[in-house]
Amino acid sequence: MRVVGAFRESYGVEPAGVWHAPGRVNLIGEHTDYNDGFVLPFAVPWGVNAAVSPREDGVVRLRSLQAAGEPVTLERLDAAQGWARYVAGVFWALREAGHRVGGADVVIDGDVPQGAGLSSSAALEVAVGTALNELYGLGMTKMEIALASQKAENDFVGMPCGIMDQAASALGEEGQALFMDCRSLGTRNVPFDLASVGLQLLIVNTGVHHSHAGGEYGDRRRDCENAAAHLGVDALRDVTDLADALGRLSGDERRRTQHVVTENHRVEAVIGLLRAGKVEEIGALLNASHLSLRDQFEVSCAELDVAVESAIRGGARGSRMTGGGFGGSAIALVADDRVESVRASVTGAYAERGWAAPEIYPAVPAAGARRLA
Ligand code: GAF
Repeated sequence: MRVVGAFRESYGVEPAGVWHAPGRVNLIGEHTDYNDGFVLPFAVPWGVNAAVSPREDGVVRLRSLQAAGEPVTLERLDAAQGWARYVAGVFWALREAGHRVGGADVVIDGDVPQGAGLSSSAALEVAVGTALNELYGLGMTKMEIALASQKAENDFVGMPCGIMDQAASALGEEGQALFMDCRSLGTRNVPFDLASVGLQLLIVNTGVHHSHAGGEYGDRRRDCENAAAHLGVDALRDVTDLADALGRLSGDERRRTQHVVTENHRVEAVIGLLRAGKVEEIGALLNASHLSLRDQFEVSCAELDVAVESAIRGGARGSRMTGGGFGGSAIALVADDRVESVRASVTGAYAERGWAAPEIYPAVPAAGARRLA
């Protein structure tokens, strides 16, 4: 394994072990996690490998094969910069929670497609968290590792994400989507086998990431919290009478509420169809999710809209943006015999606008975080 060779080269010894955590794609349930709602992501076959050995002196040394240069030595966690903050944040979150976690020598190797919005940061956090849990005998559950990873991202890196990405990375299972109630943190595997019914889930990686994305995410979260406060509920999850709620709200809060409440319904509807073995019928719900994210939640962008519209024109059964938005990827549910026409349609639509061709590849649910060696 490449990461083992790099560890040996960097630190002169073998690592104590190698851990893997995957990125994720979200089938449906977007911007619902921080509203205590429902999500249905799955772990993808790409992720992060972390070769790790513990150190008794508390120092953390880090090297990433995706970043040039020598290992960074962190005598203090808050000295970490850039990608290293995600790793340092996990040490910080575990220590904050009272775990006795010393230092470590770490080498990271990742293959989550760049700019795809497939949660390479969650993969990095969860890979390191899973390694430290085992090396320091912390006895944490997968969900506890996901929560510590989320805390690292929220309170150390400063990105106010929900729990979906880290949970999918930690708990994903091959062939299964992960249904999660983000309030109770209860999860259930939902079989997601497209091959047996002649379908594929294509990821269309727009390759763009609009720079205002960070701030907009926090703004959406605030809109939702303000709307919940106006309605007198703990979270938008608790809205039971949408018509009444919409009548009491206006502007952004009204639009965000409409998205979140209807998106939770769509997740439940998709689960129902999957359980009934009617996966080919979820397309209309994917389309509706996209329109809601575009018009009510306002987190799409031209590249995502064109990907979705051209995928549908090319014969996709359904398509939507996936993840936080403002770039990243769209997904398209496509019958095997339509894959080439969907590719041609999307690539053509991008070419017409003078945009670089998006990468398009199928994804199937892969296993979540685990020890590799
Ligand atoms: C990002 C966040 F990290 C997730 O928690 C989730 O809110 C998602 O955007 C939108 O559904 O990936």
